[in-house]
Amino acid sequence: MKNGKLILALMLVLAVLMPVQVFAQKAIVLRLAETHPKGYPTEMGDEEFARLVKERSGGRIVIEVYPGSQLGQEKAVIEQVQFGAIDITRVSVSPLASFVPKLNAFQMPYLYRDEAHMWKVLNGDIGNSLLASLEPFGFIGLGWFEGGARNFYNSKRPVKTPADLKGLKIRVQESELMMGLVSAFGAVPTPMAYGEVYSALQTGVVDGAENNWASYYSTSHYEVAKYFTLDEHTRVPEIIIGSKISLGRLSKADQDLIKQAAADAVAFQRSEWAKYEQVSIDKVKAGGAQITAVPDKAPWVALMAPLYAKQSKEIQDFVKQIQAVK
Ligand code: GTR
Repeated sequence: MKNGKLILALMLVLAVLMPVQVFAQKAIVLRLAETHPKGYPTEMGDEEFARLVKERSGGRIVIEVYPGSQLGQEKAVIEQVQFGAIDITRVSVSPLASFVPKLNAFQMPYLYRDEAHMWKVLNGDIGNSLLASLEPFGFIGLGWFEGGARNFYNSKRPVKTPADLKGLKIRVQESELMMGLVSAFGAVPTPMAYGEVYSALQTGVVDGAENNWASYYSTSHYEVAKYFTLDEHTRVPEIIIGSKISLGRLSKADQDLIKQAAADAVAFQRSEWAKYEQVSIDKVKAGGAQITAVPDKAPWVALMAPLYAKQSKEIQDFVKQIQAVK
């Protein structure tokens, strides 16, 4: 009898402890959505970020990277992150700006002196405060990645001056500001998801698009739109965001670990970016792309004045702060 009671008591203790133990051993799995395919430099940055999180959490937190738009196109993914169905994503700032208007400042044309200026802004107070300002919109800002400079390309003709762009139908990201930018150059903007652009170029639904060297190459757009103009109209950073709903369930220490890992993956991503960009330039040239240089950006910059004037006071002040970073 005495033994029976003891066994019962032991069984009760085990029943109470078991689920806790099982739970404690189970990894926290977070899904990260990435538009680009495996091997693209943002995807490699995601992998490095995931590796650091796993290593530093002793395997407790696992980030699964889903490349190649498996979880959807950027706008839809951002919505899902907002309501917690996807935990993390790496996207361009452009589509995110439709959700967080202040980010429009980062899409303004000819904003930075060069890449170093952009990184000074992203790594400084402005970049950090912007990451922190995403929370009221349902996102936790984790970090920035390199996204190069964006340029126009089309299937119709070489574009040497903005006048050559006139009337061309140009695909843009799902971003109002990008529509305004393309219109200000005299072209006709068509917003469209990234995954649809190749066939839209091929079938003539659009005449051209705009992107960085890396995307121009990796999507094979150069095969169907060979006239590429190095106008470098924008330098839009890539951003990693988490869902406030799902990451909000983690402890502050785990959230900090994830943020730090994202920050520490940047150097790797930037160095992979530089390598991939050079390969892209060589490959598209070998593949028949015709590159037009823009030695004088002044007429391009001048056309953007009305776009700057149209922005809210908040964006205009913000732009001034960005430009003042030395
Ligand atoms: C790329 C960017 C993608 C996506 C794409 C686009 O440069 O890395 O996240 O925004 O541009 O044009 O849709």
